[in-house]
Amino acid sequence: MRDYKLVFTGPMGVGKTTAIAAISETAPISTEVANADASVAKATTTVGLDFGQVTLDNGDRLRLYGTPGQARFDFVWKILVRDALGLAILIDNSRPDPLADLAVYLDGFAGALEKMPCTLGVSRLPTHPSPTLDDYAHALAQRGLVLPMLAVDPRRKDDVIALIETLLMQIEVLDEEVAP
Ligand SMILES: Nc1nc2c(ncn2[C@@H]2O[C@H](COP(=O)(O)OP(=O)(O)OP(=O)(O)O)[C@@H](O)[C@H]2O)c(=O)[nH]1
Ligand SMILES: [Mg+2]
Repeated sequence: MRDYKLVFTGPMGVGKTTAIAAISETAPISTEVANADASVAKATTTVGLDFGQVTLDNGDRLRLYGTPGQARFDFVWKILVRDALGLAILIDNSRPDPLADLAVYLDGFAGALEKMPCTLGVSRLPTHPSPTLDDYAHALAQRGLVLPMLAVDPRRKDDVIALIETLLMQIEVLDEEVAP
């Protein structure tokens, strides 16, 4: 039985807390406080972490951590990602400048990106089709990065599972490279 620690990050309101609550089989742990940031219309925001757990069919266990979105908590980002095996960056396409948001998290998690697989999930694409996934691929390529990318609705369990599966697949490939 294996234990995988995965981290979800991304801007405020993208749905990190929502995604973990959508798939956790135990009551998710969250650290929400009233949201004082008027630029994002929601009642609460994460100030510590989210935590949820999922058991896979083969008995492997996933431990899922969500970061706070706000960059003033970037010290928490570093703590949460420390011994993770994979990172999911979620970007909200309805925000004013999603590619700038992506840059914030690529910079904030630059160290982690060198060490662990990462997947990019883009939410609200159906209602906000620009930037396209091609635009994201281009922005990543400018930094020499190639990441799996998919459209996600964090409220949908199947979408969150698809996101996690792309991480698990990459982790397996790395394992095989280390121990052929
Ligand atoms: N309509 C719509 N709502 C969405 C979609 N994705 C997320 N949401 C909503 O957006 C909100 C996201 O809130 P949270 O899950 O608290 O976001 P978060 O990323 O944890 O935010 P912080 O902790 O503040 O950084 C929830 O109310 C979701 O229901 C989407 O694709 N469409
Ligand atoms: Mg949250």
